[in-house]
Amino acid sequence: MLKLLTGGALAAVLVVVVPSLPAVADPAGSSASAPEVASATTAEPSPVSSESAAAAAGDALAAAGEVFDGVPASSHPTLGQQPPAEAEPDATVTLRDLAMRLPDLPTSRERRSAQRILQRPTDGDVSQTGEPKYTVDAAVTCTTSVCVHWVENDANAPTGSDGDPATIPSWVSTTLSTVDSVYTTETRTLGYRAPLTDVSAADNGGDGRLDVYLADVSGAGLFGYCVPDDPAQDTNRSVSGYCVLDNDFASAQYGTAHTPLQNLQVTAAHEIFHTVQFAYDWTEDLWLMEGTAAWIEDELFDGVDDNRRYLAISPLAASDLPLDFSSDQWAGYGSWAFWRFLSEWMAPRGASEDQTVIRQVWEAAAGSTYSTAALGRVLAAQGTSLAEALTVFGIWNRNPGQFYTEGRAYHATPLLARRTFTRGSRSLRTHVTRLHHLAQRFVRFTPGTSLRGHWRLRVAVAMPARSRGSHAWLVVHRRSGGVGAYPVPLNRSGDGARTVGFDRRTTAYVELSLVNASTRFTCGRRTYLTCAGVPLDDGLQSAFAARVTR
Ligand SMILES: [Ca+2]
Ligand SMILES: [Ca+2]
Ligand SMILES: [Ca+2]
Ligand SMILES: [Ca+2]
Ligand SMILES: [Zn+2]
Repeated sequence: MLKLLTGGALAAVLVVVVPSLPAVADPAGSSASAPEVASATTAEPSPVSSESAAAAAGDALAAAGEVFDGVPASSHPTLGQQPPAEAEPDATVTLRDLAMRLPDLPTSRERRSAQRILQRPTDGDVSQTGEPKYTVDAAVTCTTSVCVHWVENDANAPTGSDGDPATIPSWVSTTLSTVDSVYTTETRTLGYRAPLTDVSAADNGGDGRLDVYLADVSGAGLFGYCVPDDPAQDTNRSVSGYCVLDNDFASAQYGTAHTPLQNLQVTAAHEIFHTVQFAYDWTEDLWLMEGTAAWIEDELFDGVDDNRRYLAISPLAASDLPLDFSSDQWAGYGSWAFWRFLSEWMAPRGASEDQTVIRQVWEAAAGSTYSTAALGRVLAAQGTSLAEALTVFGIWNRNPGQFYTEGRAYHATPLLARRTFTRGSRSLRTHVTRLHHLAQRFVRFTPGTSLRGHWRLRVAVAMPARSRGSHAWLVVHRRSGGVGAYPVPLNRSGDGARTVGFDRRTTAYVELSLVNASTRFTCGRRTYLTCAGVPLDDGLQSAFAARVTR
């Protein structure tokens, strides 16, 4: 059973009542900046690029070359909004892309160069592009599941090194116990697939256990990364991998917002989960890989909350960007908020979250089924849909403090526009906005003080055809703190209207959610979106108008 909107509900449903919280006030800086509706049109969307295989492979090699230089890779097209500076490309995904596109590189020289970049720090001692290479034999220490490799003679020496490999440096022990605990929690407690054995890899680190190499990657602006082993051996998209983690997470290099141990913890949770993902589908869509890797940091180490910095590049910050959008500058980490939403929304009665739902999505995504198809299957099995989940996600994001367990720390999604109706101004003429796939926009209507007595609000919309993913909802925020969500019934061509009560004694405000829930793509076009595809329903025009009546 769903905690909030019931699955597939087409009648009005009460979302939630939280009497202990005041009727919702806007957090500072969110809707305060939304314009009184005047011109609600938005910028034209930029097209999503799709390249030839060789060009994409060349880009992947160039991007991998930049992973270790500490400078963000060259920019790719974004959809209308520049991300903040911390949206650096993810090293794991950049190296994954290189492994995926390596066979498309046109020359053998490029393919050899790519292979060397992807090799382990113990394979050769000459770095191609700054990737760590050990210059002496490494020492190793293991548990039953994982091994940690290190050297003590150079810049890669971990904290506690004394030059004698027979004594294990303190940071090596800390890393080993942290990684082992992460491995156990992710694969046994949470039940995910274990990383594939690497025993048949060209370099298996000694045996089939997962290998973690310590190296000073802070200079490259990295915390750590994992690399797929020998994807040529890929059967059913499942490969083993190895990981590199920083050798000390020194505060001088990473700042003091978190301790070295905290940085190790969240990095290990994130990166080891990438090797878990490699066991399901190492070629999976970037937003699913990065979003759930950032999500699991908070599942394992709830108090660190490092992933909150990615809310600035999340659907909470930009509901008009596609949920599955990622580029090498908008790394897809921010979609962790959706996975957090999903696990909280699916929580059984009395629990704060459903710890199995994300695993169900990964199980459905194993092999060739791609992210939104897998997610759609899991939601259908729960009696709901991606369209409904996206809508409720939007309602939560407008009022995160009311819905998410840690939502008081999240900024609400901005409004597109707002309008206060008065006795003298009772209608809003038709305005037009554009919606990308898996994105939405919000418009607020407030009853002014001069609207005394019984009034009603009628909102009409003209959206793209329903088959293109159009949905509209009126979300009534009551003075009691309750929230009711009412679908605007749309005909086949996407037109519809709905009237709700607008008595200011009981209604604080009403918000219109305009939703584009399309998951239609032409797949396999080497984009960063779902199924590496080109979306078929982006930038579509939606119109809305409203008036108050007695
Ligand atoms: Ca191994
Ligand atoms: Ca370091
Ligand atoms: Ca937390
Ligand atoms: Ca898949
Ligand atoms: Zn990652």
